[in-house]
Amino acid sequence: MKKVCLIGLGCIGLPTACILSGKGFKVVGVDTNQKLVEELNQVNIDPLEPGLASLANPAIKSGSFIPKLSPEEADVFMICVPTPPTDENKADLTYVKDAAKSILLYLRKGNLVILESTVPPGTTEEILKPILEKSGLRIGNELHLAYCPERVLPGNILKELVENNRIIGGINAESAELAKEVYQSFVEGEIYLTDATTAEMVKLVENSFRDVNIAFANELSRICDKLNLKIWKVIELANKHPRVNVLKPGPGVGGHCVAVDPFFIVEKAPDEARLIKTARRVNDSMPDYIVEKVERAVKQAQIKTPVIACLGITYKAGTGDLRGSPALRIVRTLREKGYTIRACDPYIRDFTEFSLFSLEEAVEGADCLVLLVDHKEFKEINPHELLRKMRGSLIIDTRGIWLSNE
Ligand code: SAJ
Repeated sequence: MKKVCLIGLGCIGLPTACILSGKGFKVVGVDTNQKLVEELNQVNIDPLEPGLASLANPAIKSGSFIPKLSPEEADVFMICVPTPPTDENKADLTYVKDAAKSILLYLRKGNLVILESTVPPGTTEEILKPILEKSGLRIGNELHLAYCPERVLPGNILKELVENNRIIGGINAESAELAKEVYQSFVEGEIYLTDATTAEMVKLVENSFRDVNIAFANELSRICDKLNLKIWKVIELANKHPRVNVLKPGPGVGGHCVAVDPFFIVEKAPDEARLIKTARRVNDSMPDYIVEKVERAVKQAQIKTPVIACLGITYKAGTGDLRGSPALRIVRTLREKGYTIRACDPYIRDFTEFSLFSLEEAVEGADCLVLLVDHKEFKEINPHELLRKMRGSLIIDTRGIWLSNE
């Protein structure tokens, strides 16, 4: 039985720790967040991710997964810490560096270190390797090192961790092969081996591809608004072509991956990454564009003190995650502008910034309804029923859940 010391019990580290512990690894999970470690040890967690609590709690109870505040000796060290953007949209590698320093004392000959955090190309080679060299072990020979990016979709993490293909970039071929042995224990998809810097770039390319394609859809939606065309019909018909697949426009791109990772390419090649930069700008302009659209609509309808119902505040459907949420940004801006906003979201529990309403309360007597998140609970509603409860008749469906069939 191999022992894994996993650093960072966040949205990737925690499920990975649980899955590894279910595959016969002894897992020590380390996090600097004392409250989280205490809650985990009290078998008292209720993470946002569906299914995670029922996997984590028994693993901790059985002792196969031990949450702790500091690392210990192991065969494999996995680093799954955040790399948030700085104010200049560069990758803040502080947590990666700190994690690497924190394991130095515990590294032994023959160990394997795997980095999973999303990082700019070259980080494993140029930043992680020099830190790990301070252990006195020769990297690639006495200490193996690999980069293996996570690729899972929040809301579907447990399934995708197992089913998705994985890319493993080794600092040398032997490191990649050893990392493959670890992932093979639970990954049912294909595992592709490459070098560390290529694997780092691949991860960023995946999310940039999505961002650029969403930006194309968002730009089209603005063009169609201007030309008085129905965007959803245009996309539906264009997608009938066998080689066209336009993504969905919306109120912008949120979360902590697609809206952030493209900047890590820009950081490394600012002059070349022109399309990637533009896509970020297009997507980032969407919340303000929706605010303008709402303001224009209530003005045209000549409503003096409009009551605006906002459906959804999370960054995307099916999650209670608010990080980088364009919907929340829109609600905040409308509130700051002095509008009476009744926001509701079935996925949000503890929210203190402003009062949230039930769907019925939000809609009752509203002049304008702005659909911001395509939660399934909203999709199931017949918009005509909502209209009956409203005072006015304005509906702005930013996700096309009701208007897409028009
Ligand atoms: N969105 C649209 N239109 C679309 C698709 C998405 O407006 O057609 C918006 C969503 O509403 C959301 C944002 O984009 O605000 C991002 O959502 P998402 O579902 O595209 O992606 P994330 O951020 O939840 O997860 C992504 C995934 N990357 C890709 O699909 C290429 C996931 O596989 C990655 O593992 C994850 O980033 C990550 O951790 O990097």
